[in-house]
Amino acid sequence: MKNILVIGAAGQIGSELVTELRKQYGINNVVAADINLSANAEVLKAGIFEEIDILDMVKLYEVMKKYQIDTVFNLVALLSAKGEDEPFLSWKVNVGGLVNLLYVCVEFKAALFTPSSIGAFGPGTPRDNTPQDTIQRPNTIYGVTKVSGELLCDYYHKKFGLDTRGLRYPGLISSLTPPGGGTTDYAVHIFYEAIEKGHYTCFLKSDTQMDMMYMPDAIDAAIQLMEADPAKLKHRNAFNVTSMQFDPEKLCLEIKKHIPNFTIDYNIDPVRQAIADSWPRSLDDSCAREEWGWNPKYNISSMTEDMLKVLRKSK
Ligand code: NAD
Ligand code: AKB
Repeated sequence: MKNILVIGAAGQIGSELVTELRKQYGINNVVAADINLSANAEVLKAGIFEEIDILDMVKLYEVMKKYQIDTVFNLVALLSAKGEDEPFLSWKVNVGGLVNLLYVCVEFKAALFTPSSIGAFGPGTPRDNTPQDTIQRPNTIYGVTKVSGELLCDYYHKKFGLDTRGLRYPGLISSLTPPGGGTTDYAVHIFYEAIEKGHYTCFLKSDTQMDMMYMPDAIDAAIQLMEADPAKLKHRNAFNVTSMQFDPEKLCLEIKKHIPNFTIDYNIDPVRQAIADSWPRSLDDSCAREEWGWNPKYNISSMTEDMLKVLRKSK
């Protein structure tokens, strides 16, 4: 990776990925792009920033050419809960945007990273130790766009030799940028409310277990996968990755170790509960471990300790 474009750079992942890429590959070798600079303007404008709508193919082409981009991280998407509010826009942005990027990446022979999600699975998928290759019949528009994206990326690899790679991320927990409207967002909100109010009202049931990951591991995984030896990759789009599994009750008990008076209650959102109930309880990520050495650093205890430390410092 020499000249990198991160599109969707103002979001939860992008805002942290851009900083890490600039550290590792040089400030002048990473172009941050987003349709919206309201969030994280300071971080993103510390280096090169371009305002781009992923649906604007002409602008995408111009930016690829101007900076001689050889690697693209595509972080643009409407997440699961937002997608259910706006299914038409979700398809247009998640799939239409990806199709545009696939086209320009073929033109410029650039590698393309596009995250998938645990949302690419559905109610017919085995929910425990979900295999890498299994049934994918999601019943959300987000999931439909994620499976379509995985298939499109594999197709472009086979048909045009494009270097497409992806990860099926679980719920991501981070402290710099709030999550963008997903089902796993409770696992971030809970930390803010624990510090500010000592109490959190959760929109999922207490025993709703899902896979989760702390952002430093998510960033490492993306970079490590894009640096991996292609000869060792039997899969491409997209690898199961996980680092911890918990439900709201278990996370509450973990937070209580640091804030003993912390309390939780529940006011269930039926839409997000139904989405969570259709997703895996735990992923099997052995293919990622075998094919490119995936090995996360954080578990629920070390993540909780770090989240509380960082958020308290930023208050
Ligand atoms: P996010 O919602 O925080 O950020 C998305 C960014 O895309 C925003 O900054 C938004 O302004 C930008 N954007 C939206 N429409 C655009 C357009 N038309 N043109 C250009 N930019 C546009 O999302 P995120 O959480 O950072 O997720 C990034 C990727 O990772 C997505 O593909 C998502 O599905 C995937 N993922 C995220 C999680 C998670 O927990 N955050 C988990 C699994 C997969
Ligand atoms: C969401 O909840 O939509 C995302 C995801 C797991 O893809 N966090």
